Amino acid sequence: MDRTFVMVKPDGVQRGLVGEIISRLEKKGLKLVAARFEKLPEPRVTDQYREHLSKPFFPSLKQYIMGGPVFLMVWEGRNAVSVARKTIGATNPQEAATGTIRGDYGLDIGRNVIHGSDSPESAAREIGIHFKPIEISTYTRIDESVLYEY
Ligand code: D4T
Repeated sequence: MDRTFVMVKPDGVQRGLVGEIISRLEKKGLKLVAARFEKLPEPRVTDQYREHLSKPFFPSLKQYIMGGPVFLMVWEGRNAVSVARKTIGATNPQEAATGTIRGDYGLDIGRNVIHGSDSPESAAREIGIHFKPIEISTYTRIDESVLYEY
């Protein structure tokens, strides 16, 4: 099983989308193994978005992400990274397909509701930024035997 890191951004929290987002990922079959609601400190935002530090949009991205509480999660499942990315949709909500989270709930690339890791390597790095190993639970979902063929 693979793990991915997902974060409901401050606009998603303020718009009351946390429950809907959890529900979509749960119904897809992914398993929630860690979660925390908090306002992110600057060092973790910088670490999270380190590949964007030199981009022109970074200062406003940082201000936006630190502008309110976020909901951090770790989800587990087969190919969890790509499954979550497809559920989330394209970075720009204007281009995200209807039926995806960004396609259904966003309008602006600078307010795109949610983040999901873009590779297993990024997922491991991002989970490590935000969670200690002890905060990640191990359990069996009661429907696991019917979610997967093998
Ligand atoms: P995140 O990382 O937030 O899930 O977004 P993506 O993985 O889908 O997209 P990204 O890394 O290219 O962008 C990170 C973050 O920066 C914001 N952004 C991006 C922005 O405000 N303006 C821009 O022009 C771009 C490219 C949105 C997501």
